[in-house]
Amino acid sequence: MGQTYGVSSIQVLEGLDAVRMRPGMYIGSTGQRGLHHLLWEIVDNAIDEAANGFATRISVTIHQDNSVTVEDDGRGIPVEIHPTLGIPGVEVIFTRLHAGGKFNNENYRFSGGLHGVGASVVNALSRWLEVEVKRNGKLYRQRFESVYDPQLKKVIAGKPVTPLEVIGNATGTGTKVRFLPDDRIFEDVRMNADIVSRRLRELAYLNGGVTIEFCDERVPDASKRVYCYDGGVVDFVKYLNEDKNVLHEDIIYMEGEKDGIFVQIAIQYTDSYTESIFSYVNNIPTTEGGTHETGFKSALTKVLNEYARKHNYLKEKDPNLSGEDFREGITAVISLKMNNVQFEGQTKTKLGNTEARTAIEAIVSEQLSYYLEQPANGETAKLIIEKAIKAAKVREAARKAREIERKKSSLEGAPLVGKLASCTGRDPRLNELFIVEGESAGGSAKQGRDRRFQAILPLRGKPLNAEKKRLDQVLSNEEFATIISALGTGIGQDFNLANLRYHKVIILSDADQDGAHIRAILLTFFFRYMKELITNGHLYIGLPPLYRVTDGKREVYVYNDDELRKVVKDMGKKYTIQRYKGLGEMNPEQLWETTMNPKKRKIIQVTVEDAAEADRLVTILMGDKVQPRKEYICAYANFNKVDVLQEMGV
Ligand code: 28F
Repeated sequence: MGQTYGVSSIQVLEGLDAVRMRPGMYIGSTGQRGLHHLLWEIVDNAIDEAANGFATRISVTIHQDNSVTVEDDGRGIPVEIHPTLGIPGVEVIFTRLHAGGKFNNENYRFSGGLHGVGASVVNALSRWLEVEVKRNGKLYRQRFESVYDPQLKKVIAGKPVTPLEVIGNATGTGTKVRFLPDDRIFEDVRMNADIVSRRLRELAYLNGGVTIEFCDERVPDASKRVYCYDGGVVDFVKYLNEDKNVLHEDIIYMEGEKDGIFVQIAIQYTDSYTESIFSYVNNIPTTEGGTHETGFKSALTKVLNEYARKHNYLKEKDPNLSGEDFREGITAVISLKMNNVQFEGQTKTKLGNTEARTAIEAIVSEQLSYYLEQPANGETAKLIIEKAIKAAKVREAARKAREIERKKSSLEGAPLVGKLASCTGRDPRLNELFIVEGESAGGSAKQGRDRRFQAILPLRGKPLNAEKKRLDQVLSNEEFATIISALGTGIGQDFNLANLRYHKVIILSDADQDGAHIRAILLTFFFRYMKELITNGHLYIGLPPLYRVTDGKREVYVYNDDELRKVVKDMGKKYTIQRYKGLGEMNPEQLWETTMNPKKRKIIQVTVEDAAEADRLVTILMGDKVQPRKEYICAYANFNKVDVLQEMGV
């Protein structure tokens, strides 16, 4: 291994107990995200073995008891005795923090685990963990447990309860890890199959040719899902665009290596008006962008402008087209593999390395101009340039429209935010804006709110579907214009988060189909034209109660069906249930108490965790291809959900 640890640092390194003391330091939280981090850590280690060419098949299984198995057919974790620690490599990996030396040794060219805290943290936060290694024709196994020690009055984290022992012979090589997340650490140890399968699919796209299998044994006749995409990021773009109208069939693919940075990029344009760029570094989504996206955007703009001039799409006197014009309708996946990654930003998902910008600029400049100059690609080049020229015209029109709007509103003095009931407080960090569906609910909200820091913006009917409309049409729609001027940030290229007047923007819509539709349209709008509002954590969804249960003395507000069953059970015999069809059924006092009072309300922060999936869902829901939308709504909407009241025979 090369590293030699002094005695003192061994003490530090063995601090698995420290992991249990402050798990949030290592996995962020002990909620659902933290729970899944355990799985990502082990999967990343298997993916690293594959990304470095030693494994081709990875399988993930969630068992009935909520334990999880990950297996790969790589070289198998080294079983030899560690020169200074005197224990097998396997035991080092699972009992020493940041062991495995993946961070700076030549065995691993790239490591997704860079976000990773090491497999030892998974061990420390599990009830038990078993590892099996096939290597040197033998099958080795070791078991670890986090057990309570009555003498010490504390849990010993991840203690080896067996030595690494040979339990048989083996053909082939590989590593298998099975662990049970510790319910003394995590509120809920049940992994979410949708979250797992989406991430495994994404990893298969980002590591073309690797087969990743997933099976959830908690589901009767659990079907095994297999993800394998030989086309890698090219297949990823195909998947992202499958419900869109593409401008050109062939996908533009570029790959190269510069200064030790390996780059893969796939691009395909559609008739959509917004840009969808998804970037990754060592398989980690960089939702806040960074130097790689900056390099990509500047090279794309430079190369396309040069091409447009050279082929007389642009006259000598014409100004250059803007980056935004060239990115309208683009779907692109950018995947980097590199060492010594610096993550920045609010959620550490922004790439900071400047060498990434120069590497991407060089590769895109060289390979994109080469691609466009190929006669066979002349048609594709033409479509891309012409779409950008049209976009520039519309942008110019929108700018003029905005000018007129500004003059008009400043002349008339009647600001666009006529319907906004603003708050008296002037500190954006404390202020909240409720976007409320329906005039009547809006009225109740205005009366029920705390006007010191809560502003209300009632929406009339269903605002315009933003997906298929151009910027200027979106702007002209009064509903959105009202929201835009209320928030104060501007949109698209003009967006400036520093001008945000409300640090919480809370969408309040009914818990029915229309409410879901309104919510999806608003999410589309914010996702497409104010993405930073989401990535900086300012957008929330308010949860009004679904039921009010009372036995004459007590009254309980219930927010979901599981809760209803529990509340009814301990309500005793005589009780009545009022089911809220919409916000408008609550009086101002009830709306305040149940949905607006920061001390009692429930609001969900909208995070663009899986932007790729969000983009697809919105396209399916809002796009103009009817078939996929019908499939999605039938498959996922719970409109035909068994009515829980009937179920309870109320
Ligand atoms: C189910 C999870 O963890 N797979 C892994 C390997 C292979 C090696 C390794 C891992 C490198 C030098 C520290 C084998 N032979 N799947 C996994 N496969 N770790 S984790 O080495 C450990 C680090 O020491 C490996 C030669 N070099 C590396």
